[in-house]
Amino acid sequence: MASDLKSKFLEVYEALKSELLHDPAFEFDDDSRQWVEKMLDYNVPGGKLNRGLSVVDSYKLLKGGNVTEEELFLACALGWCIEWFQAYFLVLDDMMDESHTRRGQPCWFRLPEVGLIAANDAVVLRNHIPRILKKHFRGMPYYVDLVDLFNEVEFQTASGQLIDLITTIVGEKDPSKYSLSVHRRIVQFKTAYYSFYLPVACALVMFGENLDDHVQVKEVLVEMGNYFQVQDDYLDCFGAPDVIGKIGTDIEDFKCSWMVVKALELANEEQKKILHENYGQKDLASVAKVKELYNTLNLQGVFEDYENKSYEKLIKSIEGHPSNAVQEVLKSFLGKIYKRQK
Ligand code: GPP
Ligand code: MG
Ligand code: MG
Ligand code: MG
Repeated sequence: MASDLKSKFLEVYEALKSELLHDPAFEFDDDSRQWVEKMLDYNVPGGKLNRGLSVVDSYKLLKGGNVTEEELFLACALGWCIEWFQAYFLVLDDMMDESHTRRGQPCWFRLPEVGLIAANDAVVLRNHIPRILKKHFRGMPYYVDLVDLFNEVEFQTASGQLIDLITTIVGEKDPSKYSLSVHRRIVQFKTAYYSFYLPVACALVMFGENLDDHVQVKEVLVEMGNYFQVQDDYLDCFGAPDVIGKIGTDIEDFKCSWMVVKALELANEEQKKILHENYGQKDLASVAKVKELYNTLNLQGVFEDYENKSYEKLIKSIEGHPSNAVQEVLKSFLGKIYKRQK
């Protein structure tokens, strides 16, 4: 059943790609068409597809079963708009974070023939979204709301990314400026809105709901996004690169990661000195010292504890929601990420 949905979802990818490659507004020559096709196949469909599939899942749950073929196609198309959004962010994020691999292959900008062309490819990816929306949703009463939703969420994400990046350069390279509240602010904006709120918001809009009536749903999803990024920060350090498909860079990049925030909370003066001297250094020996300290402080255990508590808290807030269908939507999304290894 789940794999049926995934194959349907992937079929829709092929259809959308083909439309974009035959865009009436631009006549591709063979080279440019091949470039775009390769760029899309490399960056758009190769992830877990949680965000995109959640739109379809959520829409089905809201509808209570009776989804027409046309509605299924539209929910998939909206899901793909989020996957395109994600591809756009990741191409740029990997350049900014100087990452090496993503989804088990070199980051797009690392390919010798791509390099800084990746920046323009990201712009192309972003511009595909309104083209998909225009082609398939222009006649819908909620068209403007969809376009506005993507714009708002893009602004939030870029603002979060801004704080993520500038906190690493402002002032002295002193990790003690990092705290849980700085972390929360970054994560809410750079990850939670586009990864958690957006998929459910898309489904609600398509179902005819007014998003202003769903403030509580938004709060739970932002909380889920926070939990998801804590997992991402943990996996950056302790995940297996061949499972998560990427090699961590947070320590080298001096990121305000949940790991360093927790380490600072638990460290004594001597251990803080180790962090101060080694956090944000690019050499392997410094990175190893930071990881050793994380082990000494038992951050793996601290994380497990956090994970269990977050899950319980999230389930409690979800169960406080008056609508059963909405509860199902939120529980289904949480189930996709709880105790994830990748
Ligand atoms: C994830 O942070 C955040 C993003 C992908 C948002 C990027 C936003 C832009 C406007 C470019 P991360 O760097 O921890 O993700 P990862 O670990 O996957 O590199
Ligand atoms: Mg990154
Ligand atoms: Mg980043
Ligand atoms: Mg990360």
